[in-house]
Amino acid sequence: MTRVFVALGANLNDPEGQIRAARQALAALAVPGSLRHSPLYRSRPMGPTDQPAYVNGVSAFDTRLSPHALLDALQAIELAQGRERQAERWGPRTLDLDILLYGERQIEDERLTIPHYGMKQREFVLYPLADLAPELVLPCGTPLARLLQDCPQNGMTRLPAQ
Ligand code: 5RY
Ligand code: CA
Ligand code: CA
Ligand code: CA
Repeated sequence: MTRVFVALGANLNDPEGQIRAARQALAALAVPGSLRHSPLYRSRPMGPTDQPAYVNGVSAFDTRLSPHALLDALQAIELAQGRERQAERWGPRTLDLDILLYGERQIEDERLTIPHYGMKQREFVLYPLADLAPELVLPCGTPLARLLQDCPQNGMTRLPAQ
């Protein structure tokens, strides 16, 4: 059994509803009783900026799935929620699910990079991650709290709890 952290993002077709539906779908991948969710945030688009604001959050759970089985399951949830092949790199999407951390493992292959590439610089990952696990230390030895010191909130706002 391994503790994993998954980033959720959406900016099309009722983004907040997409995230809430995806959170429910994650329950099927989690050891019962282990699933936790961060508050949700509205964040400015990074990468291409000519797209709607994102809703972002992070969920944490224990799983018995291997990293690649977890990736397959997350991609199946993305497809079930209407994700389409993108015309533009980093364009808008109904749902994006990324594995941030898989226990202490560091993985680099054709399909997976764990810890997630870019997570150390993205406010919409670091803040919700810290809501769930403020004392977290990354596999590279860097405390999450140190990354947050160098990561302005960049206009990101917390959505009302629901
Ligand atoms: C940068 C480039 C591409 C950051 C940079 C991407 C999301 C990135 C997003 C999301 C928000 C993307 C990947 N420098 N912006 N942009 N939330 N995904 N706010 O989930 F993230 S495309
Ligand atoms: Ca564009
Ligand atoms: Ca992403
Ligand atoms: Ca992704």
